[in-house]
Amino acid sequence: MLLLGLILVGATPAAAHSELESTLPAADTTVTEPLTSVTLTFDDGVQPDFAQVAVLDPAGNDTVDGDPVIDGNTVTQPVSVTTAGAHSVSYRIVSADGHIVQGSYAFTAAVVSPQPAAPTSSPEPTSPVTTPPAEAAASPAAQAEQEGGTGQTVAILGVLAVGLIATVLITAARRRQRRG
Ligand SMILES: [Cu+2]
Repeated sequence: MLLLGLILVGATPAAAHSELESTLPAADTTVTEPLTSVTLTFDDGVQPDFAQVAVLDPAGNDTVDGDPVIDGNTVTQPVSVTTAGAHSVSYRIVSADGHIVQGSYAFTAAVVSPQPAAPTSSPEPTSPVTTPPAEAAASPAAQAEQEGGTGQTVAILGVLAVGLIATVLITAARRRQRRG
C-alpha cells in the first residue's frame, strides 16, 4: 500500500504543473472599460520570479507598464492600453513544480485609457524642435554665417577692428597728453 502511494505521488507532479485557469479580461472578449491591468489565474502556484507577460496592441507594441505582480496563483500585469483593437497576451511562467508554462490568447479593447498630457488628435510625433536661433545666439559668428553670410561677418569684423584701432589711438593720445 505504501509503495503504491509513493508511485501515485511520484506520478502526479508531471501532470500537476500550473495551467492557465482564467484571465481578466477573459480570452476572446471585448473590453468596454479602460484597462489598467491583465490578470492571469492559474490552477496552482506560480513562482514569484521568472514570470513574463507581454500584451501587444494592434500595432505590435507592448503595452505592459511595469513588472508583473505574482500572488499565489495569480499574475497581474499592469498595462497602459492606448490603442483600441485586438490585443494579444503572451505569458511564460514557472509553475510551482518548476515546469515552464506558456501560452497566449487575445482580447479586444473597445475603450482606451485617457491620456492626460498628449493630445490624441495629433498622433504623428512632433519632432523636438532643435532651435537654431537659441544655438546661434550663443555664438555671434554662427548667427552671422546663418543670416547674412560672409559679407555680414566682414562688416562685423570691420566694426570691431575700427573700434579696436580707435581705442588704441585714444589711449595713446591720453598717454601723450599726460606726458605733455
Ligand atoms: Cu509540471
